[in-house]
Amino acid sequence: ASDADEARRRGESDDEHEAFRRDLVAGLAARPKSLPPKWFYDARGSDLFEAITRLPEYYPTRQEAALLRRVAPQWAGRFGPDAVLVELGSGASEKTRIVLDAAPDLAAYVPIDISPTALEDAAARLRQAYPALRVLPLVGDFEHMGVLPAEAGQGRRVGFFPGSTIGNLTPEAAETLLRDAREMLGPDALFILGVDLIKEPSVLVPAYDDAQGVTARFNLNVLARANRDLGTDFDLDAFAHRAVWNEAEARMEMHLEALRPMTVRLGKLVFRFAQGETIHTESSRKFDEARVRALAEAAGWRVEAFEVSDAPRVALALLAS
Ligand code: AVJ
Repeated sequence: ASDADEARRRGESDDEHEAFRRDLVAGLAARPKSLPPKWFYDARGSDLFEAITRLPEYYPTRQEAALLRRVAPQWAGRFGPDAVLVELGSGASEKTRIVLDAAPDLAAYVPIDISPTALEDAAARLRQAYPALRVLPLVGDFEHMGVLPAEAGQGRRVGFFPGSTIGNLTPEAAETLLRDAREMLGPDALFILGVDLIKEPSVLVPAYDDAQGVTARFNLNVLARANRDLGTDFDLDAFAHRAVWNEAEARMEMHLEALRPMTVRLGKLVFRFAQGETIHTESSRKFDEARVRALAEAAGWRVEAFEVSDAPRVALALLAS
């Protein structure tokens, strides 16, 4: 069977398969080598990420959920009738329930995610738990936002982008995303944005390099996915997971470091690695209130509220258009 047939069998579109190939070829040809983090999230990667959120060292998910429980009732009071909750990069939609419970008269929930499997599983679970809620999933890349389904109705749109996923984007891409979201959501929109805050490396680094090695498996999974989906011949034992705090850029970085000199093949293409050379697989930017305000305002939003959790501290901002 062709690559495209294989991709279809896995429920992946030809477009997605081609986009992964393009990103991999461009990323391995670049110096330093890099790969966009969105390719982590195949079915196995999404499962590994769920496991990360339960690790003792990975505080962001727990801290944000606790903070959301505290602020959601008050913020939901501003949604108004027939509001539509639009979640970007929804994944397993676990935090969504906190907002849904605080806003029982939402007209619809539109989860947008790149992983069709994660999206369908989450939609099925939510329909069961909230039978009165219209769940209208949208498979998509939040960097190329589409049009909201008409069935969502005309109520106020509330964007929801938790989990500090915005931290994976470059400053320019983050601003573009917030501007595109403002356009997609329409007039009088609200937007709930979750960010991780700058803190000591002694807390940050273990969150991205846990004792059980789950984050290492998550990082290496992107090479396993390339071998399986694209036919590369990465030797997974020859790469090591690295997590680094980049102080100047205020970001955690994940890399995959080649432990020996080697070549990796993709069809007729050959990519060379020096020993110690890395593929930069993720940046996770950390913020403070001033940085969030500057970013939101540059994209045309007003910051209506900025709430901070207990330590290890994360923040939620409520934006209004
Ligand atoms: C889901 C992108 C927010 O950057 O903290 C977790 C992904 N990477 N451990 C993050 C991730 C390594 C996570 N985001």
